[in-house]
Amino acid sequence: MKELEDKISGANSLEELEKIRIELFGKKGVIAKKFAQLKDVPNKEKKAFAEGLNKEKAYLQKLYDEIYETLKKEEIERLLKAETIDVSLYSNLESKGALHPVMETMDKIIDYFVALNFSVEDGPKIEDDFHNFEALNLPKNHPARDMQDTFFCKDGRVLRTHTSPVQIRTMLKTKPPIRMIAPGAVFRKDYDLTHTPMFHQVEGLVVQEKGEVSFANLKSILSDFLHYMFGDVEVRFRPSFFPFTEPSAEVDISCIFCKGDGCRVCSHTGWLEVLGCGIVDPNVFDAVEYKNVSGYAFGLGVERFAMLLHKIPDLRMLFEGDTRLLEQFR
Ligand code: 2U9
Repeated sequence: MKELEDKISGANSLEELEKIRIELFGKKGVIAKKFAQLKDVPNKEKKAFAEGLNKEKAYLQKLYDEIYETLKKEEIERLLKAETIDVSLYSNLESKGALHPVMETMDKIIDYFVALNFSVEDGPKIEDDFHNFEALNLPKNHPARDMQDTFFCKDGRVLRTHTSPVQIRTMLKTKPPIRMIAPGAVFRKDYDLTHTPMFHQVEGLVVQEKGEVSFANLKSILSDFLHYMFGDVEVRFRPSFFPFTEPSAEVDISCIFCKGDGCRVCSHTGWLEVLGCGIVDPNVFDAVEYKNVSGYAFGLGVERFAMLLHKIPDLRMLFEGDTRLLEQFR
């Protein structure tokens, strides 16, 4: 008995204790063997023998349970200690975040115009018909409204299709002169290699006394801006049409990939279209009741700039959140 007690008490680990458990309490264990002797005990002694054995077994079982609990506690403490994380410890596995390439590009664009004393204005992304269309010389049933692929809300409002309503709101709340940019998200029902239903624009507007701004001013500031963004490129202005500007132009830079020789990116034209601009249509000033002013405006898609600057082939990559793309911008 003493020997068995010492065996259990002397166990140093749960593993050792388990071996002892099988040795003592198992089917072929010491206790089972003792019970097997019962058949050879004379009948009148059987009862006392069995009682003694049962007592001994119960005592050993209790001792076993106690030792088991103690060893289990020790084991848990050991594991906890081994798995403890020192959060103050330096790790060279840390991964740094970074600005998304679209936001980085947007910041670069904003920096340029802020340095030229443009204010940065903001407005709602859900707009009413007046601010998104009507005031911008896009009357109801005008075919140019179809170009916008508008998302409509049930109440007749729209997700803004451009940031131009911000210029309308700014003019409605401030007197001229105006010198502003409106950066932000816009929404159009379109999805392919070069279109996503949400993208970002930066639009600009300058309004001064009539005769104080000219197309030459517009050409000068946009040429300088494009050199700031793309370095040593050629810039050309092509006549175009927008409902809110007249005259209007689209602005191209010589292809930054083939230097104008012609490649897949520029569709073998040697040129990349990057901006739209023009002299603000008088109907727009009528809508905000601005009198005796003239102005110029421009607009650009930020994703297109980011794609050109970083040679990203598919616009949709910018919105998939794939870390293999994002890791390259740390
Ligand atoms: C007011 C008056 C005039 C903003 C302008 C463009 C030309 C233009 C496109 C560039 C690429 C949109 O993101 S894009 O698809 N924009 O070409 N935007 S003039 O003209 C305005 C805006 C507001 C009050």
